Amino acid sequence: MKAQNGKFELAPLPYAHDALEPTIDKATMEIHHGKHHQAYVNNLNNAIAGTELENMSLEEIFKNMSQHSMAVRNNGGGHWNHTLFWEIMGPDGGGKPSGKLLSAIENRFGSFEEFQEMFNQAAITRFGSGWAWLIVDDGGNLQVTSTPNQDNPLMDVADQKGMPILGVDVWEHAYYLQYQNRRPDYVGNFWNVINWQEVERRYASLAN
Ligand code: MN3
Repeated sequence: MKAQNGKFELAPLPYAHDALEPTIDKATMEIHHGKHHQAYVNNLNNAIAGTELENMSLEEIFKNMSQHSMAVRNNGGGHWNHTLFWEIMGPDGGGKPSGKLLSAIENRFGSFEEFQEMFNQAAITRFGSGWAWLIVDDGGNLQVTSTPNQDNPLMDVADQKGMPILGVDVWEHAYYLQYQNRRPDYVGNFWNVINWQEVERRYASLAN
């Protein structure tokens, strides 16, 4: 993901704001995409303005994240993470993955249900704000992990590194209007809106 003429832009939501109801309500989606994500984009553009980072992709910046400012880390992560988040959800979501991704999940975690349990635990136990992820590590193996704040597993500061193919935002702004403090309910319902075709597409793009 790269800036055009020094500016990152917020892409439109790939579906209507109410398309994920009843799992995620319209007001949350409007504020989350239009206000929170837009703010990450604006603050990222301000942070990179006039620097060499204007010409680098976020993925390149993340590799040396520890050498850059907290503004770039928080807002660059915020832009990348939310862009993935909107795309891996959809109004026709839910169910299970198929094909190679399902096989890989079953081989790695024992079953799809055991993977769900592990992912739910990562999301529920992330203290404060952050994300839970399904990633493909450098060895091509699936891993479940989580990161604080707007960090992600592409960053050199991450405990466990890899390319995210699925992620859930567990910041309170992602669920508080509808679920208040019930993060486990939000995480449990998140499975109903996962666009597995998109997750499978991302997984296939990493296969060597
Ligand atoms: Mn968010």
